[in-house]
Amino acid sequence: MKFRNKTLSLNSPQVMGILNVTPDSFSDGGKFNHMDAALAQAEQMVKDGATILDIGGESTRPGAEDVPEALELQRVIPIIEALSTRFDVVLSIDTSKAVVMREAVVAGADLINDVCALQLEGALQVAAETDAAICLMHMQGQPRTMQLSPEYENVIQDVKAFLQQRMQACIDSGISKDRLIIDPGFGFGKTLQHNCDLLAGISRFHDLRAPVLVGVSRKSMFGALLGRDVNERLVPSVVAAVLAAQQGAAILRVHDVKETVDALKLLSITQR
Ligand code: 7PM
Repeated sequence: MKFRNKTLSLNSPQVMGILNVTPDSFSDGGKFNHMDAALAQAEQMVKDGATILDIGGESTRPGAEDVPEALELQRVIPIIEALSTRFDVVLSIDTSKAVVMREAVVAGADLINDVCALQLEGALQVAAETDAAICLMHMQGQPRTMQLSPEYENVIQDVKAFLQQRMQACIDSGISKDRLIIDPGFGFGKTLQHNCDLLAGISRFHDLRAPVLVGVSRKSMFGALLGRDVNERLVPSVVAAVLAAQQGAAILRVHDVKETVDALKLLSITQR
């Protein structure tokens, strides 16, 4: 798949490392708030085998407050500029704001990762004006309230229908279909049962004919299912990444790059 001037084969699953530059990131506790720390973390993730780095300056955690645009820009733009001169990996901007998308691509971002699937004001148009790849994620409701009472008729069918509709909106705006990646959005307006149904049903998303991205790393579904605190979710996160890859997921979005890359290497020996 092409990511602007970079190409990444999705014939084997790729690892996207999460580089969170927000001070209130739920599992990093703000340790990587500063530029040097972010660059050091990025360097380690690239060494460990990440081929995509996801840079987010907006916390999308359930109940989180909105980050003002100026603050989000101030957090992510210098980091993207620094990363694009230093590393040859695909750089992803995790944002829902049109202005941040545009500035991030100017700074060197190759992929727009939007948990709102380009539904916010101006996002679809700005994305269409860039040549970046786009990840469309499903969310039911708004970050502040999405976990209050998630409801679906059939979670797989409903999420697929939404993603298909957003893919069509992109195509209608002049975005080529080969720029699109889809993501069922684990934890975004889903109960434990919904998340489990989606994890068991990843292979059913392939009829949308787009690479599937899966983000389950350290998520609360493991807390609910296994009673594990966020610091105890490494093993379930890696196992779930393998289960997703086994069903054809193209990109795994993770905190723990080295462990996930090891696990996927093991999976690869059993393929074919
Ligand atoms: C608190 C709770 C903080 C959850 C952060 C999160 C996804 C994403 C996020 C995903 C895509 C996290 C999430 N999750 N983008 N951004 N897919 N495409 O666990 O699943 O990092 S934020």
